[in-house]
Order: sequence, then C-alpha cells, then structure tokens
Amino acid sequence: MKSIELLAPGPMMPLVIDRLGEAFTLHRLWEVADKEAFIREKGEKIRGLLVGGHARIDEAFLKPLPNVEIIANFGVGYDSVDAKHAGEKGIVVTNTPDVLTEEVADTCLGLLLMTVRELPQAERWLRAGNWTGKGPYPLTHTTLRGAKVGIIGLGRIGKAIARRLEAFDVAISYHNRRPVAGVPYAYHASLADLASAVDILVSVAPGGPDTFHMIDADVFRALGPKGIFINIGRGSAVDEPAMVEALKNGTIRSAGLDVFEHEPKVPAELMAMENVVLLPHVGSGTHHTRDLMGGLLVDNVKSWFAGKGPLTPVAETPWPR
Ligand code: 8YV
Repeated sequence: MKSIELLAPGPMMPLVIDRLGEAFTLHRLWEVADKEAFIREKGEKIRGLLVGGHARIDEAFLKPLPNVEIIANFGVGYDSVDAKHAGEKGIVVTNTPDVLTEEVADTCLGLLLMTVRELPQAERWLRAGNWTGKGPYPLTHTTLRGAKVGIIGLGRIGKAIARRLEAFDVAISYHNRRPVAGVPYAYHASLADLASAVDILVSVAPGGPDTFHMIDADVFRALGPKGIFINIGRGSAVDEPAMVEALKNGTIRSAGLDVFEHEPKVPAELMAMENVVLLPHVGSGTHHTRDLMGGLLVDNVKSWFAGKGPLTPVAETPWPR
C-alpha cells in the first residue's frame, strides 16, 4: 500500500501517524515549510486526508487535490469538513462515533455536578485558606434535588448522558430535530420551550450551519435567572457573546463549558467570572478513548484502501451508495 499517498494537514496523534505511516506514504503538511508549493507538486497524488479540525476541509481546500477518495476525521464531530460537498464529489467522509460516547457522557456529568454544586469554586476557597480564615464555603443555591434537566441533541452521547441522569432521579426532557423513538423523556419541538421548562439545559448539539448560534439570547431568557447551562457539544451552536451577556447580567445563573466558539480562545470576560466552570475541551480526553478513536480512524482508512468500504461513514456520505 506504500504507493498510496495520504496527507495530514495538521498534527495527528502518534498512533495514527505511526500505523498509517507504516502502511502508506503519509505526508505531514504541518512540517512542510512551503505548503502551497507542496500541494502544487503533490496534490494530484493524494488519495486520502487525515483531519482533526485544524483546517476547514471545503471546496477550496479540495480543489488542488482531485484524487482524494476518503477524508478520515478524528472525532465524532466533523463540522470542519464540508461533508455535503465531499459527498457531491464522490469522496467518503468517516468519523469516530460510539468509541467516545461513554467517556464524553462521564465528562458531561462531572461538569454538570461541578457547576451545580460549585465544586471548583469550593476547592479554590479551600486552597486560598478561606476555610480556616473565613469559615465554611457558602451553601449553594443550586442542587440536583428536584431538578429538571433538558438535553439538546438526543443522539448517542445525549442518550448516554440521559441514562446517567436517570440515576440522579431528575426529570429529563429533550429537544431534537425529530422525536426519538423508544425513550421515556418528554420531547419539546421548540428549543425555547425546552429552556423555559427546565432548570438545567445541557447542549450536546453538533457544530455546522444547521446549529449555528441556535442557543441564543432568547433561549437564555427562557432558561431564566435560576437556570444553568452546560455545553459539551460544539461552541458554534451557542451565540457566545449572548451567553456572556446572560451570565453577566443574571439572565441565567451559571454555566459549565467544555467547548467554545473560537477554541482554544476563551473570552476574557468568561475567564474572569466566578459563576462559570471552564474546561479545555476534554470531553473525550483520556488515553483509553483517544486510542480507540485513533484506531477507528486507522481502520477506516485501511478498510477503504483494501476495497472493503468505510467502517463508519458519516450521514452525508452513506455507504454502500
Ligand atoms: C475530541 C470531539 O476532543 O469527537 C469530537 O467531536 O469533540 C472530541 O472527542 C476532538 O475531536 C479532538 O480533536
């Protein structure tokens, strides 16, 4: 398979580079000084792309690469790939679903509990010597007892979050493009209706044009002054300035965020707030799960070039065609 040439525009985890580098000819574009000259010279030879959100893979990016057959995306979310365009060009796009579901759901519950019970703030209180100085950390106004939780996006990860929440004995409802069959949770066709019906709103919404800024000022107003917002999906689904404003002026009480609109940039105003818990996109961030994600990417590429089709193609590029 060494005659098959692959291109990684940005750094990928060593497992991916090592395993695919052994079997194929793999070019690391991020290490190339003159990238444009490289693409001009080598572009027509490239048959597979390995991507992880570093660059936008769209019509303009793909134009000088006319022989690409597969775009293998590291991550379940593939919003940096124009999969519709890829589908039109006959290129298959793969992602890494399932293997990260439980890990991301664990992280979400951790973030939710951290935010509701102000655990990072309480830890900061202890470390600052306030426990011995000022006394116990103040009781939190917020609790999961009797809480209503709404989930935006009841896909694989949303369902795994809901399953965990059942053990916390909270009322669960959700918003999705369509009602999901076979789940016991109340469905809200309107996002604002869901927000006004719950105390805690959890977004697992993917990125891309369909969800862009769907969680906006109206949604935060509907969530209300006691409301808590948790985001483990994509930052672009939230109107970030509207969220900052809502947190600043008490339109909502607090937020726990693992994702941001312009990662790794986090608005300075959020950094300075006490009523937010901020994580650096660590939802799937364990060796265990990232290795499984990397392994699935590798297997997709190998299966494709062995003529066996993709293992996990995305919805826009279904297989078999
Ligand atoms: C990863 C994710 O952190 O799978 C996704 O869509 O957001 C995370 O699991 C990310 O893909 C790493 O680049």
